[in-house]
Amino acid sequence: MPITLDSARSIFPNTLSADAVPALTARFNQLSAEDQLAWTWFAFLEMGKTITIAAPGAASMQFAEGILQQVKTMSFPEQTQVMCDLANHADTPICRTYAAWSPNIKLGFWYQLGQWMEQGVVAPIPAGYQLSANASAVLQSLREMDQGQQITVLRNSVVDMGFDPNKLDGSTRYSEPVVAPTELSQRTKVNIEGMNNATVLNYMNNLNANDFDTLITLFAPDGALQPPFQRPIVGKEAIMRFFREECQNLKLIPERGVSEPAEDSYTQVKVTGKVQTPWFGAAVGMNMAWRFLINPEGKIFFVAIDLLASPKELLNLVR
Ligand code: 45D
Repeated sequence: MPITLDSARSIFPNTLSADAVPALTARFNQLSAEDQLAWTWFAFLEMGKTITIAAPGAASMQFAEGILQQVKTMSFPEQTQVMCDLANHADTPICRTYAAWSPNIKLGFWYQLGQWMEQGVVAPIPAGYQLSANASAVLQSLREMDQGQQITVLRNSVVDMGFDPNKLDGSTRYSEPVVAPTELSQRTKVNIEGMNNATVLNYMNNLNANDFDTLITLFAPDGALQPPFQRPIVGKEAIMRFFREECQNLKLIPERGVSEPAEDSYTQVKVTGKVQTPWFGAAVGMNMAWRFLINPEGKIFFVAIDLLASPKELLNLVR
């Protein structure tokens, strides 16, 4: 059977990903807008006790600046309305602008609102707000997850807010400026126990160096990359855009892996380890797996990135 994108997606089928994340995100999305905002606030306060979130750089926030200033000058009821509109995916100018932002700009926007809510500049969640029984149960489930899963749920809730981006004309997108790749002399090299596939090592090292121009050359023209809980992104152009918009300043810390021959002279590789996001740095290490299918020319035909169900999965390298 020839290798296809579909067959590639099911390599290393017994990799257990964190299904609890999409399940919890679906439950969150059923809550009322008021409950969603209060829920996120409580989740954020609780997490803030153990981990600190990094303020985004000033340059990254230029696109959100206009709307942030607009919100700042509004009355409390108007501010609350804007936040509810975002949770309700309403069709308003602010919700449309929000929809065109990259995930990091959306996160930075809420980070600033959260600061202002704390300072009393933006309408806070009403004192004594009682979460619905449902929302409390969803919050309890969040508490039971590991931190990597918790921050993924929070990220999902922020990314999903605003007007439906599929209803916007796709040409308007705003993301942070792309940083320069790390100087060659400053780069670090990963070391993966049990695996020395050059393509995989180059993938990790170039992503860690924000060297997307070199990174993209590792992919086959029809190659695909499947981020956690998403459909595969297919083709070099789309993958490159994703790297520039969503993959800056990640830290990949692969630990171990296996490489084995697959059909049609392809090679399949599974690597497990940690990933850190610039938002939380070393404070949160997400347990991840990479499942690569590499073509006979040594190019990446497919790579899936999975958030793992538990730390135990870091040791699961069997087919
Ligand atoms: O509603 O190999 C308030 C790829 C209350 C690339 C609030 C990858 C009201 C290839 C608190 C104000 C990218 C796939 C809201 C690897 C309210 C590759 C604010 C993986 C919303 C490895 C809430 C990368 C706030 C990965 C401010 C897995 C919430 C990256 C902020 C994962 C939440 C990154 C933040 C993650 C969450 C980042 C900052 C999960 C950040 C999460």
